Amino acid sequence: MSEKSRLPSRFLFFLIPISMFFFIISSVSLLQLGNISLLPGSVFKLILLNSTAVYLKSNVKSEPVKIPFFSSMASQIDTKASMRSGGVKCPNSEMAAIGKQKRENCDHNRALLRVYMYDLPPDFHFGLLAWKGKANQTWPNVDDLNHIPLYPGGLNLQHSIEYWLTLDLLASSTPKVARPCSAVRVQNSSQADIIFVPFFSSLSYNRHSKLHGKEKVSVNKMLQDRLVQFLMGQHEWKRYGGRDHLIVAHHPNSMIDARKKLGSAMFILADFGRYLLEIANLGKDIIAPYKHVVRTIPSGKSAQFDERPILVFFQGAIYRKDGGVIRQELYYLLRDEKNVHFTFGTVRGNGINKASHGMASSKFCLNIAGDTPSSNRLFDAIVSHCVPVIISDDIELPFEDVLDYSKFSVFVRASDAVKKGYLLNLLRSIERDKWTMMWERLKDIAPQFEYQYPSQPGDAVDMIWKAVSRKRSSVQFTLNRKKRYRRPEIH
Ligand SMILES: *[C@@H]1O[C@H](CO)[C@@H](O)[C@H](O)[C@H]1NC(C)=O
Ligand SMILES: *[C@@H]1O[C@H](CO)[C@@H](O)[C@H](O)[C@H]1NC(C)=O
Ligand SMILES: *[C@H]1O[C@H](CO)[C@@H](O)[C@H](O)[C@H]1NC(C)=O
Repeated sequence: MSEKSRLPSRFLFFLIPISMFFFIISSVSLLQLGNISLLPGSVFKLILLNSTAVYLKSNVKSEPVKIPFFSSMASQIDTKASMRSGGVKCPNSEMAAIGKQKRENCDHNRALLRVYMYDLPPDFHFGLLAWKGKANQTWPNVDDLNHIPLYPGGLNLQHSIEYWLTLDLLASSTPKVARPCSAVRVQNSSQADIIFVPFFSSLSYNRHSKLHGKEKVSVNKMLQDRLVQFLMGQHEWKRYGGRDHLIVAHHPNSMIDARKKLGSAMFILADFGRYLLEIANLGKDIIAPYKHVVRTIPSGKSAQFDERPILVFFQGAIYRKDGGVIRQELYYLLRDEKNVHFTFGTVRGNGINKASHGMASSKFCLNIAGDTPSSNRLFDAIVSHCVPVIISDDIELPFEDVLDYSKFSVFVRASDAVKKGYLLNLLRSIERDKWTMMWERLKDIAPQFEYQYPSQPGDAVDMIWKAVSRKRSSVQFTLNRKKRYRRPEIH
């Protein structure tokens, strides 16, 4: 955990791409041995550095390399290296230095999405991570991985979407970081397709909802009030009534005070469970994946059908309020069945390790509606290549306009799932060939659910920007249609 990337040497700097390639290959195989277990806090760091190295690497080769392959290597390298070296310099950080030299600037005119980001004071974003810049410094320097403030680990991380998107926009302004060019930050809001509101609303909810001392309002509420006040005063907001604004509110309870006033904006959400239809809906909003909390299984190490002894896996809180009744019903139906792992237990502390191991040893992983339609469990299942069984009638899924979930998931209506024998009969009837096809597909799409810095082509950050771009077109379509019979104003 104390490992810092020193990005030290210019040593590898002049090696040709080919030799680097073999270098990685050999590091991977050297580091292959042993079981890894990560503490949640360290997971974050690992992802940061490792993916960097890998993406930069692929960049050097001027042709994008297939992601599944590389990202699986990334996770191997990163976990093993960090386990082994514990603070000693690791080869991968040097590669990051190499890649940097090769980067081309994103062309603002060709980017899918030009994004204007308000320079909100740090109180709204990195200040919540205890980051302090120099006088009048609004943003951290994102060139140097050592100076990027870390997001708190554990379960906070599952809603860290705000953080990854903001970092990615900042990175788009510096030529030193290689990343995909789907979105670029522009400094002039009239040239922007979308206006990004950099408020870390989930973190604000998670960390600052409680009252301290003599406070009358929580920091979380105060920030939301200030945000509303700020936005209402901006000509960018007034221009289209906020419709071209992008607000991240991934935690279902985030933005709870402000959401009504800002409902015209495009939200990035986990689901619509706690929103009124007129405030959030598929017509204008984006569903983003949770950041998974179990570790990613490298594609090459994923257990096959016969190597997964558990047929069905579920671990989670079993008694939930609201829509969670079905969990109990399923629990009583399944708890005594053979090859079924169905237990209580939140995914905290060592629970994460157990869940990682359990999912990676299971053929099917249940995603049952809890007190919200979505949960991080689906994404944990995906990166464990455990075929998700989705029992949540109201769930909305990320990127579903471009991703056919039926190719790698099983959907079961809640009313069917609670019929005696139904679920297990269904799952037992999915035999090895069919299951293996889904598993192959899972390995292909898992990288689309990875959040990391810098972003890589086709990862979650990149997918979100593309989804925003598509949604923006459809919002524009609706707006234009409304104008059909509007009479020209007479002057
Ligand atoms: C910071 O901003 C204030 C007000 O805009 C200005 O008076 C001050 O000189 C700035 N300080 C620095 C170090 O730029
Ligand atoms: C911003 O862009 C608009 C439209 O392209 C242009 O008219 C305006 O001068 C620009 N503003 C600045 C400060 O560059
Ligand atoms: C992997 O990332 C972790 C995160 O910081 C880092 O500690 C480790 O050195 C990295 N190894 C690789 C990948 O670069």
